[in-house]
Amino acid sequence: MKNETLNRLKLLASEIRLETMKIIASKGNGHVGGSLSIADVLAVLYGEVMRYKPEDPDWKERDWLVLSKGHAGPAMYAALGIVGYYQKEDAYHLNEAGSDFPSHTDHSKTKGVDLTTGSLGQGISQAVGAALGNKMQCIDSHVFVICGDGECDEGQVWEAAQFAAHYHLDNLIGFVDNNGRQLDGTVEEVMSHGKGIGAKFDAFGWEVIDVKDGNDVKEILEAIHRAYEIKDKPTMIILNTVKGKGIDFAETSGEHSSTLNAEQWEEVIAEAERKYEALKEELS
Ligand SMILES: Cc1ncc(C[n+]2csc(CCOP(=O)(O)OP(=O)(O)O)c2C)c(N)n1
Repeated sequence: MKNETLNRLKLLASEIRLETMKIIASKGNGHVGGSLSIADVLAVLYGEVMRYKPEDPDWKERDWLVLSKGHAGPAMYAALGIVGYYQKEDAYHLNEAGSDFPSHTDHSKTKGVDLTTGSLGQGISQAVGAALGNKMQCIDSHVFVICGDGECDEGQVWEAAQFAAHYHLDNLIGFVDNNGRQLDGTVEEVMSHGKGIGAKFDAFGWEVIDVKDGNDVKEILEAIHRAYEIKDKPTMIILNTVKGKGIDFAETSGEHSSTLNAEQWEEVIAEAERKYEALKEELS
């Protein structure tokens, strides 16, 4: 793994954070915390791992990305804008009437969004269907799916998990954004996962890879390379992340959804810009 690659991915994650803040600021409120926690995995996927063609979003041989925690749509829009599906500025209309950028990801509206999500549990179920469909058509690609740890309270997640293992879907690689928080409290308080989400996926027949720092691009990339070697079963990568990672107020509060006034948004964007420029300087 080259340092050059890792530095590029770190910088991309920082740019995703900056763009995500601009997108959410365009509405004034939104899912800041859960968008920021996945910026690093999005950077690794769009910056290094996935095969895709922005000029041909439905290219059959592409790798798919299903954002099962669809409320983190702004982070995905940020990544898609940076890699060229549209102009970054196009997404600065979050949830406006007639906008192509709803707060939750929608395949019918946004270029590069493979499946419509937002109702927790349904994204992973659709991802399993996509992986099975691609396998049956002998398409040599992967389906990636990002779930929330709170989302794993949904019974439907486990039905999908059982199905994926039964059909040996080794073209399916999942991530749990294990940030420890959900809408109205910690995952532990609201609905604990007993021996842990990883242990559950293991019991359902998946390969499980634990990533200690799920906001570290190197660890994420290594985990995906390991997952590529797994045959005959799907893999779930548990990313131990921080909700709100990278933006001071969000990291401190760990809140699910944030509403700020115009002046506060300006400060947040200035902070994200400062951090991006400092990293660029440091890595140059
Ligand atoms: C079926 C369903 N029930 C409830 C909600 C409302 N909801 C949106 S996000 C959320 C919490 C999700 O927590 P988690 O998956 O941990 O997301 P993260 O903390 O990573 O943002 C809930 C309950 C929903 N979108 N879908």
